[in-house]
Amino acid sequence: MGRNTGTYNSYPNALLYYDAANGLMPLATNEYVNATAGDVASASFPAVSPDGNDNVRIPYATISDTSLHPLQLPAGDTAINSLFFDGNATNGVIGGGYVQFDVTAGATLTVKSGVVMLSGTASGASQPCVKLTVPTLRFGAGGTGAEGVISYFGNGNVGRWDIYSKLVGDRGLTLHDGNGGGATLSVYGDNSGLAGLMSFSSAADVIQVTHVNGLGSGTNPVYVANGTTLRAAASISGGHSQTAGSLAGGGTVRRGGGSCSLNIGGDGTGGAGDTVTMSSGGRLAPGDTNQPAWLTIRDFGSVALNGGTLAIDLFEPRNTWGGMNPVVYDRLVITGASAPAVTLGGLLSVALHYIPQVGDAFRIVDVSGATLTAGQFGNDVSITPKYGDRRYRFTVLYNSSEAGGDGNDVVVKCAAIILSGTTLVLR
Ligand SMILES: [Ca+2]
Ligand SMILES: [Ca+2]
Repeated sequence: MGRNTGTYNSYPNALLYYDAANGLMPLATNEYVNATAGDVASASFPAVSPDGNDNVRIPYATISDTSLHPLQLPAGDTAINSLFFDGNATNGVIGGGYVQFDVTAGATLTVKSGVVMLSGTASGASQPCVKLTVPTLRFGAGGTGAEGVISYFGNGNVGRWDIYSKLVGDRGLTLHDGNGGGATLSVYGDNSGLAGLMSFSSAADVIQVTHVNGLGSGTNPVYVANGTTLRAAASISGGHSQTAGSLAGGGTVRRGGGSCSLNIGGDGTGGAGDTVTMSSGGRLAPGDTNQPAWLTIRDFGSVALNGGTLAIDLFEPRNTWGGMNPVVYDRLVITGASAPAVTLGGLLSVALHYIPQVGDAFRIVDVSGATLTAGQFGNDVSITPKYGDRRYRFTVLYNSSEAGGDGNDVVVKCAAIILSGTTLVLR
């Protein structure tokens, strides 16, 4: 079949197959159905087998110039295994040079493996640009679910990866941007038919989600990986805010502009413009469960934790050399150009992963500016998390200056070891 003979590391931005003798290997170009100049001339999506097992490759070398290239899908449902845009975008420019799947009313493109990848390289002013406009992009087929995996690899290029399709599936979406920086990856569709974890990661580019239902049905967990900026870029529409069931990770969720809003928990209704609102059932968890990170909410005028749970992990702050470990606890960072108005409520849940010492203090909510926070967690001013068989009393300090705070931050501080157990009295 003329398969590549290098290792996966030789072709890091390729689609792979498993070979028993060699392990993971990249697919060779003749193992794809390749879009041709004839497809481009007739504005047709490449002809694929009705079994839906074809991997379709759209090579820039064939289609890239400064024009818009619509590839018309057949009416109805087209099924393939994977979709891969690759090659050198010799003339791509923003505003032109797009590859576009033209809109056929009711058309669905089913990607059985869930894998859609753009791996464009370019030099100078050339930019890899893809506009995915098929009305519905479904991950998995025939009752077999598949996680959607949309990835973008470049070479530090400015470029555009615009996904206008309505995304549908029951195993969530991983949207990974491994480009070196300067590009924008935008998800524009109504993704209310997409269930499961919404996971975003980006090396340097900005990812934005612009539809009020862009984060899914309103109950999807959302994970924003370390170093990633996710722009929540939808204003309240029809009484609904963009809504995540929960928010975790070590990245940044940034207001997309104007009155864009984000709800965490609740039923999707309500919220307020320029505000992050956490409601009943919502969960904010920096990092992941049992893993520390700093999660940032940026540029929102208000953050209202009205309900739900802020989940914080604390680890041993001292290292074995006698110094202090750097990031060994979860922190919610609330920052922006202007002083954010922060209202605290809901519950604070602290998980201990070490034996605390009295006096250990952690700045768990860091608020920029000088505006004091309002309200308190429902736990009031004291919590008693457990480690092993023992509980420890932590005081919750509001508008604190301890642990490096500057007067408007939330600090938890170990006040006491709670002694308990059975006392045997000998007479
Ligand atoms: Ca955590
Ligand atoms: Ca502060």
